[in-house]
Amino acid sequence: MTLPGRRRAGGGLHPVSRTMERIEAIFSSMGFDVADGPEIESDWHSFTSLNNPPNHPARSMQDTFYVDINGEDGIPYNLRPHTSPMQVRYAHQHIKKYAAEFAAAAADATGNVKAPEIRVIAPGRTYRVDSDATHSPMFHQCEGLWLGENVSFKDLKVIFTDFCRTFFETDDLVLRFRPSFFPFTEPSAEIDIQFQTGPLAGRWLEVSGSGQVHPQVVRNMGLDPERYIGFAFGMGPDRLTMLRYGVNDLRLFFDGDQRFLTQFQ
Ligand code: 2U9
Repeated sequence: MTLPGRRRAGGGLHPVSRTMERIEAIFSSMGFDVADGPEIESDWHSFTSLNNPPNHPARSMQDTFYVDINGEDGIPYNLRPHTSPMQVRYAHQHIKKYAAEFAAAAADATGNVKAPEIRVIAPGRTYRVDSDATHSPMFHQCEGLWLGENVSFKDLKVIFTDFCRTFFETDDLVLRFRPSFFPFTEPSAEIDIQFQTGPLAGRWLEVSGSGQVHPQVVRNMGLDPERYIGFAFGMGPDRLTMLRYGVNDLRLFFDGDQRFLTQFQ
């Protein structure tokens, strides 16, 4: 009778889930939709629509996991290597949903009639054949896309600077856009951040890739690249979690070790 009762163990959200929720909340507050979709994808959605040519190394068996089932085009389905296919799917849905608005905008000679912009982030699980202290075969990504009639690199800089300062809760965070290459964006840039205070002060840390959406990708989404323009970015929430909590081995997130996970309650 006098024995104390059994205590119920307190649960908690996984640290990467916390990061994902933070990212979703910040981008939602800036008017972005959050889109979720299939992790097993067709070759067209993962590669062709994103301007990844047939001989691109990303398509090799050493980089991408393939499933033993062929798609309609006779090419095996893959475990999506990025969440970009979801944005292509979202764009198609958006254009279908607002077909009347897009038709009215196309028919208008004054340029005053505009269709609703595409403003979306796609967070979720992604897969690549890669495994060491900083790579896991299953990892997370959050990509973003903003397409409209007058969306520029300036908007990317404003949105991303705001996002990083809110995410890391530091107003004096400095960003650097470094020229890079991705098949689906042109021009492209890596985004590095620099903390001014704290243990990481002064170091440049790569947090995201980004760029202006390639005209061919805009066309593959069903829009006229002469009229619709915008930017995309892609970041790794696992890496953001490592930075935010000072974790130095990515594998700790996916081992399921209670001694590690209970530290985040
Ligand atoms: C569409 C068009 C363009 C998404 C982008 C990156 C740059 C990028 C990496 C970040 C870390 C992958 O997980 S990672 O290794 N991603 O650098 N992603 S631009 O571009 C898109 C997406 C969708 C329709």
